[in-house]
Amino acid sequence: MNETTIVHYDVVDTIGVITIDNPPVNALGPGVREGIIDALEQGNADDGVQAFVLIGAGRNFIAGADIRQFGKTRPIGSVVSAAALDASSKPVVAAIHGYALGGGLEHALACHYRLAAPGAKVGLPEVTLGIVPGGGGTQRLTRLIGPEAALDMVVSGRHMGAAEALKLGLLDAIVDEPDLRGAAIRHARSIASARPLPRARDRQNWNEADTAPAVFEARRKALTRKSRHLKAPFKAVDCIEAAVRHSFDDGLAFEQQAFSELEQGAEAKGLRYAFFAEREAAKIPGVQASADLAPVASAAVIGAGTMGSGIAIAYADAGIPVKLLEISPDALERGKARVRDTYATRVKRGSLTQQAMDACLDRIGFVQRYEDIADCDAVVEAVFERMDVKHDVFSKLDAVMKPGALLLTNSSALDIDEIASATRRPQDVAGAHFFAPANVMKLCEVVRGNGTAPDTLLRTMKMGRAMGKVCAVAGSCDGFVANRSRAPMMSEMMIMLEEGATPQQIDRVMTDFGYPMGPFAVNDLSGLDVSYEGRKRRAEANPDYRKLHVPDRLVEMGRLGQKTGAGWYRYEPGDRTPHPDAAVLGVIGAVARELGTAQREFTDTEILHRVLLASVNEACKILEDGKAYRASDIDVMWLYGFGFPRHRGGLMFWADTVGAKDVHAQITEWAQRYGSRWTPSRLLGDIAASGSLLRDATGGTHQKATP
Ligand code: T1G
Repeated sequence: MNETTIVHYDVVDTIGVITIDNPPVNALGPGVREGIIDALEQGNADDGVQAFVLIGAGRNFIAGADIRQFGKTRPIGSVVSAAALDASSKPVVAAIHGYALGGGLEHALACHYRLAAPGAKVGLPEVTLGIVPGGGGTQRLTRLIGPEAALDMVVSGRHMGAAEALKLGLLDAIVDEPDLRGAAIRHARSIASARPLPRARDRQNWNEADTAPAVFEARRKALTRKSRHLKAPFKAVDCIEAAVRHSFDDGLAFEQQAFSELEQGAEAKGLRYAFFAEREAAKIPGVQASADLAPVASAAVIGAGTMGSGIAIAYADAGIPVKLLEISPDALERGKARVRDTYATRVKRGSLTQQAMDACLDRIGFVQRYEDIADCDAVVEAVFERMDVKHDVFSKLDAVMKPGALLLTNSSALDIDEIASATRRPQDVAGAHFFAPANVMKLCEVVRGNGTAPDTLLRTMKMGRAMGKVCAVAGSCDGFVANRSRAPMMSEMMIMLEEGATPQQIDRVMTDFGYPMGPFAVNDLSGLDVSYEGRKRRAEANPDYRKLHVPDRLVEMGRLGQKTGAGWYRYEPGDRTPHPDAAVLGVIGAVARELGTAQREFTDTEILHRVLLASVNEACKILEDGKAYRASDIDVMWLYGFGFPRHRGGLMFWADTVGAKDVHAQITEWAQRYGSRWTPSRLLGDIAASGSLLRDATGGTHQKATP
């Protein structure tokens, strides 16, 4: 028996069973590929062994290469161990449960047979990490299931369920019995003498029409719309085209070259960072997440407005029964209609079946009494953003909710401790700040008050994950972390208009940077009036508050955005296409003249840096204040809350590529030119010389998420 800590090999009734045991996900870390090769050599030299089974211990088959090893001197690649499977003189049966992803699926593809449990999921998600498969996946998969299906799978990077994989011919059978290992051993014995060995590399599952150049050109054209900033998806198309144009070995060489070109590129580094940053955000420094955190199996939402209805839908979509409480009968009816319309639209668009809609609607109850929600595990308040209203709601919740229930507020800025003071259980109170539309946006900002217990934060984040959200913790301050860090970007871009920049120029710079939509076009979508009242309140409260004259003027003119047919742009009836509007340039010119501000040209780089560095500076102040655990948490919020281009890693990751020293110098120069709003943060000053912006709240450099 060949026992290593991460690859076990034992012979069961003439079948060599190779078990990968590399927690937590059986990544192909150092020693795993070598262990597989050793086991194959041992079994192929053993006359007592007729065939092999390759299986994973724990919850997964193999989750792919160890992403932490990228960019470092790695041991042998998947291409070598996959080749060893291919070349085995005795058949190898892959027995897949949980996930077989990336190099994991590549190993399965190099086996001669593939069985899977019903709930197994397979995929080649490498493009989501800015690379292409590097273990022969594009070549074997294309030969096995054909170029069209392979293009769909590899270019999207999506996970595929076992049933679909079976239908495509990627799997040989689904084993619907508890003992997958035993079934695989029996199968291995049944095919042990079958020859020739069926190898994916020997297949050619396509006809002339499937491989026409137009097939690949059409895929490239489709990519230019939403992936024009990326390289990996286009390289994936090239690799699959190489599979139908060249021999297996030449196609393999092509894939290896593509992988090497991408692995060290900025896109791969940014996407790797984002992958780990998202997982780090789920952790609370110094707090070990206990496995037995009480789950949220039932929920309530207070307030049937847009946000409340969206949150209720998010719960129902996640399979969590939810009661939507609304005191006003009219508002409750509007809430019901909003929920029904949202689901009906999804069914109409084909993104939801009628049956699934009915199941979700069955999970949403509509109530008007607090007593009706007393036994829920969690309640999210989504009422009017005023402290007296919050106090009224939380005192009622405190009176009726069962002990240990999560008492959560969807407030976007109000002080959590002040809200918690209306209860006798501040330890159970936290913010669960969803982003509109709550049933669509993935970010949930979990806000900790001074009295919030760590378990409350962990349970709220676990609840958020169960709702399909990506969660990150924020400290309680005005705007918390996401909106507080983004506010300077919004004000700086409005101020640049006074100096001569135009909305369309700034939008173009930001979409060229990778945003799906420019910030002014987004503002037209959300409505210019949304932030107008807040600006007026701040101006009345703070005489030094820097007014934003241009947006104020447009709101006062009734130009609220798409909903009024004009805002920053002009819109034709029934058409959301933004058209530059001379009237807006007229307002900008008038404001500039009133302010006596000289108009000038802007370079794209100055626009990009003025817009983003204003927020980088604020993010450093947030870290200084201890309102975020890590810089990478702020990045996660920007990725999932504001559509920051994922291949750039996040706001702070991007700033780190600019360099803390240059960032600090530029902000210092703008502080001299524009005044106190650009005063550099102390933390930025401290690290300007040699440090990295990717720090955690303790001031340490936050290594885990950096690739
Ligand atoms: N490498 C290293 N660590 C990984 C990892 C990986 N591939 N996958 C997960 N982890 C860590 C993760 O950081 C976390 O760590 C813990 O495992 C649990 O992860 C040659 C080159 C498999 C669907 O892209 O999609 O193969 O925070 O919270 O929710 O062509 O993990 O506990 O310290 O996500 O159950 C291709 C990436 C690699 C799969 C499970 N493979 N992983 O989800 O757990 S490239 C992937 C996932 C490649 C080949 C190429 C998910 C999951 P910590 P988790 P989960």
